[in-house]
Amino acid sequence: MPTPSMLVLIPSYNSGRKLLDTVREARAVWAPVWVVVDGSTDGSDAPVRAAAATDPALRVLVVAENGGKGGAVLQGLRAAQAAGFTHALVMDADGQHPADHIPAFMAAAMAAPEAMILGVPVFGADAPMLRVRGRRISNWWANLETLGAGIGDSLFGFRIYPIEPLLRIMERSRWMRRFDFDPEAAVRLTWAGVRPINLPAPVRYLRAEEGGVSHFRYGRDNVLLTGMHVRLVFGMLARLPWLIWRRLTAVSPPRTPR
Ligand SMILES: Nc1nc2c(ncn2[C@@H]2O[C@H](COP(=O)(O)OP(=O)(O)OP(=O)(O)O)[C@@H](O)[C@H]2O)c(=O)[nH]1
Ligand SMILES: [Mg+2]
Repeated sequence: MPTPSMLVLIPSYNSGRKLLDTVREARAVWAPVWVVVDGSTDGSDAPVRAAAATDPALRVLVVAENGGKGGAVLQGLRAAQAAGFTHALVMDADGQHPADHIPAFMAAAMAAPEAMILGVPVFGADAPMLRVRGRRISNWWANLETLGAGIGDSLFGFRIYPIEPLLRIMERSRWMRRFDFDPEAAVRLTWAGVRPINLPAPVRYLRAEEGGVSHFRYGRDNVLLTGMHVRLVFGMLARLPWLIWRRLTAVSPPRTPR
């Protein structure tokens, strides 16, 4: 593996005023920081673009039409790989993720560049119970689909991915473009032999008055996530002998048959 070279990647769709704060907090602890503005129409990208004009470590990529979180991450990863980066720390644009944990996550990836670093959310009193409980279902499925390979949280988007294996997976799939990105990326990378390392990270749920924005729609996105888990269960069944063999022997060959 080449010497790790890491950036922070922030996909953003109508993130409101928290976007600039998030970018500033990330830039205070890391360079470079790239923002992928995904067809935003709320003007939240304007101050970030202005900041990028005077900060060479801040780059704004603009996608004209909204394509979803995973789609925006994909655009960012392609550009990052072309620029020579090996790892991307992906984080939300809406102030929910702890920018002050970026250095510790980067250090973990530096120490284990073959792995992915998965944030495990530490919820405060502000977390909606429906969200806290609901994710247990997705986590249960993700652990079934990987035969308990150790994905601590399937949904949390504060993570470091090794770019090359993730791009290889995403380029051959038409899925993983919206909110199905995070769980499917973790499961498919595990299938590909990328070891998950779980690190706790606090998550905040901001009220609208504090600038909190959410694009998650319970009906629409739970249908998307259910379809994704059906897809992944079939994928798991197709790989079952291989996954069992790997589990029993604890050997991690570099690539799985697909
Ligand atoms: N690029 C892009 N990013 C998106 C899109 N929808 C959401 N995002 C980003 O993905 C991240 C997470 O989206 P949220 O809507 O906050 O979803 P969430 O954090 O899973 O759900 P909440 O806990 O309800 O906030 C944020 O950085 C959003 O800006 C989209 O269509 N395109
Ligand atoms: Mg959010």
